[in-house]
This record gives sequence, C-alpha cells and structure tokens, in this order.
Amino acid sequence: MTTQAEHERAVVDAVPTGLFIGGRWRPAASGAVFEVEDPSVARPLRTVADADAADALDALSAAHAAQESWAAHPPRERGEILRRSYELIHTRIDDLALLMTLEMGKPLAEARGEVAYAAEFFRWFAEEAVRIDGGYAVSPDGKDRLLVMRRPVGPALLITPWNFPLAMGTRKIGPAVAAGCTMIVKPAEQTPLSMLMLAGIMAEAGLPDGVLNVITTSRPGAVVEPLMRDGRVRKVSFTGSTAVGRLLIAQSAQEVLRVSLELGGNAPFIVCEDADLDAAVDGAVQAKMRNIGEACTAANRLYVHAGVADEFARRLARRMGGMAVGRGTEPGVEVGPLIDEDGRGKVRELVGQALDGGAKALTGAESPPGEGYYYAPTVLVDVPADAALLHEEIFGPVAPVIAFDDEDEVIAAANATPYGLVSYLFTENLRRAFRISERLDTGMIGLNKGVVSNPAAPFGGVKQSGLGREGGRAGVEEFLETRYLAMPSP
Ligand code: TXE
Repeated sequence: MTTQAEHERAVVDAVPTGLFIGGRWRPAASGAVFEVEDPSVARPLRTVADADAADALDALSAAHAAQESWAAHPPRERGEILRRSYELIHTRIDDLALLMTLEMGKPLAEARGEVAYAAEFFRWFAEEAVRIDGGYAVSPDGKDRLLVMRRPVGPALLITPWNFPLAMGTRKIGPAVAAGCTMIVKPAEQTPLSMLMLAGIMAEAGLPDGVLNVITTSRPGAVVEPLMRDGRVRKVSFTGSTAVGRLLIAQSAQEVLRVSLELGGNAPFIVCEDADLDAAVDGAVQAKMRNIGEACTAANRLYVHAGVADEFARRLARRMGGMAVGRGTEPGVEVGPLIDEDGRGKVRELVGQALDGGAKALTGAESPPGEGYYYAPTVLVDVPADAALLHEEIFGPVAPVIAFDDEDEVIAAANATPYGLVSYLFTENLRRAFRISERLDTGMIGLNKGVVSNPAAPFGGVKQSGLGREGGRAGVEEFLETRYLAMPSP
C-alpha cells in the first residue's frame, strides 16, 4: 500500500517537465531550472524549467505560426476542445486538487472547489465559441451596406497569479480559445505545476500544436518585457498586483497592445442594522477566509452598524478563532499556510502596526508555531483610521471590524480607496440595498452574499482594480477585434 507521502510524490512527479512550446515539452535552452516550494512545510517540492527571453520568443514564434490556421478553425471544434478539456479536468480532479494544495497551500476541499470552478470557464466558453457574430447596417443615406465582422485579436500573452493557479488561467484560456487566439501562458513562479498539468490535458483534448504554449520562469520581468515589445503579441491579459499592472500598461504602449488587467482590491463589507446577522457572519467568513484571505475579492474592511457591531465582531471571532489551521492535505483543515515568507511578513507587519496604533485582537494576531507560513485567523476591533491595513490589500486571514453610524458615512468610507473591485452589502431592506449599491464605486457587488465570482458574469473592477472584464459574454469580447466591410448598396 502506498503511503500519503508516496502518493503526493507520484502526483508531483507525474507533472510534465519543461516548457510547453509548439505542442512539445522541452527544457529551457540554457538547461536552467528553479525550485517550487510547498508552503505548508516551507520545503522544496519540485523543480521546473526556468525560461529566459529566448525561450519566450520561441513560444511566441510557435503561437504566431499557429494563429492563422487556428483562427480559421471551425468555432464548433474550438468549443468541443474546451468541452473535452472540461471533461478531462473532472476525470483528473483529485490529482489537480492535490497538486494545487501542495504548491499553493489551500485545503484540499477548497482546491477541489477551485478545479471545478476553473473547469466551469471551459464549459461556459465552449458554448460561447459558436456565438461570436457581427452585424449588418445600411448607411443613413442608403447608399452603402456595412458588414461588421469579428476576428481574433491575435497571439495573446496570459499572465496568471499564484492565488488561484488554475481558475485565473482558465478564465483567460477559455475565451482566448473560443475567440480563436493562440497564446502564451506564464503562470506565477510559486505555482506553475497545476498549469503544466492543464497544458497536458488540453493537448490530450485535441488542442492543435502551438495554440497554447506555457513558459515557466523565475524571472518574469526579463521574460515578459521582450514579449510585450515584440510586435507579434497583440494582447496581454494579466491578473496580479497593481504595481505590475501599471508596468504592463507602460510596456504595452510601444506596440499599442490590447490590455486586460485584473488587479488588487480593498473590498468593503457593509453590514446594516437590519441585516440578517447569521447570514452576514456566514458571508463574512466566506468573503474573508476563502483562499486564506489571499483573494482580490477578499473582504478587507468590515463596516458594521454600531447597533450590531459588537455582537457581529464577537460572533465572527468565535467562528474564525475556531477554524482548524494546518496542512491542506490533512482532513478537517480549513485554513492552510500563506503563500510564502513575504506574504506572511506583510500580514504580520500590517497587524503589528494596527495593534501599535491601538487596535485590539479578539482572536488570532499570531503565527502558530512550526514550519510552514501559517497565520492564525484574526479579528481586530478599534482599528485606527490611518492603519495601513485599511488602505492596502491585506491578502491574509485578518478581519478589521469598524463600527459606523449612518449610510452616507459608510459609503464615503467604502469608496475612499483607489481600488474598486468588489463590495459586499448585507441588508434586508430592498430600497436601502439599491440606494447603497448605486453609490458604491466597485465593478461588482455581493448583496447578502459573500462570493460574487461566476463564469457567466463579467468579473472586473473600476479605478485601480483594473481594465476589462473576464467571464460572461464580455470575456470573449476581450479577445476579439471588430472590423467592417463597406460596399455600395446593390
Ligand atoms: O504579485 P505579482 P505578487 C496582490 C496582493 C499581493 C501582491 C503581491 O496584494 O500581496 O499583489 O503579490 C508576474 N512583468 N495580488 O508579488 O508580482 C508574476 O510572475 C510581468 C493580487 O505575487 O503582480 C505572476 O505571474 N509579469 C492578485 C504575476 O505577475 C510579472 C493576485 C502576479 O505577480 C512581473 C496576486 C513583471 N515585471 C497578487 N513581475 C489578484 N488580483 O488577485 C511579476 N510578474
């Protein structure tokens, strides 16, 4: 009988090695590799190929060579490849989830949830592939006919983060495939393994060589910049920090690339005095603790009406303080480690600073002893208004609860951030729900709900949270150009 450790090793070792370029696996030309770590034990997990700029340009040549024939591929076949990939993902869900837990840290149940969610994007975009259409118009003077046509924008560069190693990939790959774009995917250096496994699955599903190329690298800047400036890349879609998003906007200027960016957030979570408090606490646990708080949609500031704030904070602290922290592969664990020492260091610093400023911890505010980058679920009250954790993305399991008295005050506070991804609102009063929602400056609003993500919805933010939308019909639009043909009326 194999032990759990042997099983984990076998799944990790089964991941194809190398870069996936033009339908073939090959090492980096330099032979370089880099280490991927298991954050639950702070130990190396496996090495992967470390691409340099020349490898990246090879991947681009493969994508560029495949673009014309891929664009001419019947839409239904493009959709069927996505559909088969969706089915294959489900047959491999156990291994994909385990791999994700090992490289990223999230508990197995959450990893399974992400794999299933990631697959849903393929199912959704499989159906969208056959619904790409244009338009027809008669000029106002009746003299011309105008035929509006769509075509794939061209080779796309897809850069994904480590917090949702598969879903942030399929949310980009799905619409790119549906639209007929070829692509280069560059997963985050912390979590390349699940993306490598996905590339193998898509090849098995019949994706033609060169349509999807995956390059892993420990030096993202050095590899991405030459691609951005090459001219053959026509589109970049990025999920990650606002700092890197800004850099990509600057780099995209030279070749005037199409850009979609899904950047950081600082989500307000508003609980009105008439809210169903049980539902609000459940929603807060979801919005805060999903993915260990390492989500751009994580509730970052919890504004609770003064009449119910103490009760809410007490209940939340009881729930969060009772969550089982540990290695994501252990049964019953609800909270895994943070991604790395930098991630944990940032959380420690933000909490330390708030406590120094007078905040009180109802639970947590410490790292459990032992190896791995763990941080205890934390609820803070009496947080000073200038505490950095109210102004920056915490990206960890820390919930600051702030009491408010009136609606105008809480809306102003909620909007007082350069970010605008998502807000959450709990109220049983319909008029109030609409009134407040209309004034919140975010791309998405969760009303009496702690999770907003859905493949059918146009996910994205306003202000410094990004540009463009992912998912829904809008998702494919991001990978299409609009052109028209003008001709004299017959
Ligand atoms: O992000 P980076 P990091 C936020 C979150 C987190 C912070 C830092 O607040 O604490 O960002 O995380 C690639 N050119 N989010 O440092 O560096 C990198 O290889 C091109 C929110 O991990 O932005 C990875 O693939 N690419 C977010 C991707 O960018 C570059 C998810 C994201 O990494 C690059 C992640 C460069 N010069 C972090 N430098 C969300 N929106 O959910 C790095 N990358």
